[in-house]
Amino acid sequence: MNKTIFITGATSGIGKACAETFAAANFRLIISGRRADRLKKIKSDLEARFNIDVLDLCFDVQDKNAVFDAIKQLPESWKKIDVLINNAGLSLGRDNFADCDLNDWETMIQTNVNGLLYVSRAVLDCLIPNESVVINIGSIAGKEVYENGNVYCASKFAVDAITKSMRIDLLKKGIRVTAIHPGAVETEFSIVRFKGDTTKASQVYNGFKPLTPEDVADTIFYAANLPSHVCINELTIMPKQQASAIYFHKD
Ligand code: NDP
Ligand code: 8X3
Repeated sequence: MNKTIFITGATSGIGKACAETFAAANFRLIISGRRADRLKKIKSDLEARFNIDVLDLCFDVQDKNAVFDAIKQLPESWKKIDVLINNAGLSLGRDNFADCDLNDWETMIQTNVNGLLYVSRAVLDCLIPNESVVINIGSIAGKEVYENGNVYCASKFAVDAITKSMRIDLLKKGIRVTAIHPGAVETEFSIVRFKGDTTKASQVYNGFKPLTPEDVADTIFYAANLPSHVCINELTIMPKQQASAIYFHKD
């Protein structure tokens, strides 16, 4: 049987690009996100283009019961998962600590930290000892704190720590745990961060060539398809014109 991958946040950006990249390599896909209409469309598109099976699971990763129910109700034939990509995540606002909206802080922590924990724990019994790979999408923001990054950075530092601790705790099962930390990738990320302000969002990418979601998906694909004795612990992937969270060489 073909390998199975579970991708959270597959309705857009990096997750959607991963769905396409792994579909092209004949993986069976479990795709999830909150936007059911997008999931259905991606499912039918990928099934038609690549002649593969796609299962769509609509849930909010912040909702613990919804996460566990969705995974418990997977059909038996989908309960062996070779690759889990914990990608669902977001940033809300880029404001000074004193001006931030507390609801934004809570949503980022509930999504980027709690959501990743719930999905990982719920999928754990479906992972295949000595075979499976878990890939957590961190960020350069989980490596370096920058001005007005406060809670988004904290949530991604947590992803870094969770990745390291999962790697230690899953060692006995032979399950590999990898973190991919991208710099700037042009997706819906900034539109979400700036709450629909597309002008502000596009300014983020002015004067340099950002990564595409496909660039990141290619790297994830590489990390997920190494021989089963090889684990990339972590990998930071940046646009050439970005040296750190804040240093850019702009045109
Ligand atoms: P997008 O906004 O394009 O995609 C985010 C995805 O996450 C969507 O599919 C969205 O689906 C899903 N998502 C968000 N909140 C929830 C939720 N509560 N429950 C379920 N799914 C959710 O952004 P990216 O592709 O850029 O982001 C993907 C990951 O990459 C995130 O973790 C982000 O932090 C990280 N990252 C992004 C970088 C960038 O520059 N773009 C750089 C470094 C890291 P839906 O809305 O349908 O629920
Ligand atoms: C997204 C990249 O630099 O905006 O994680 O934090 S950044």
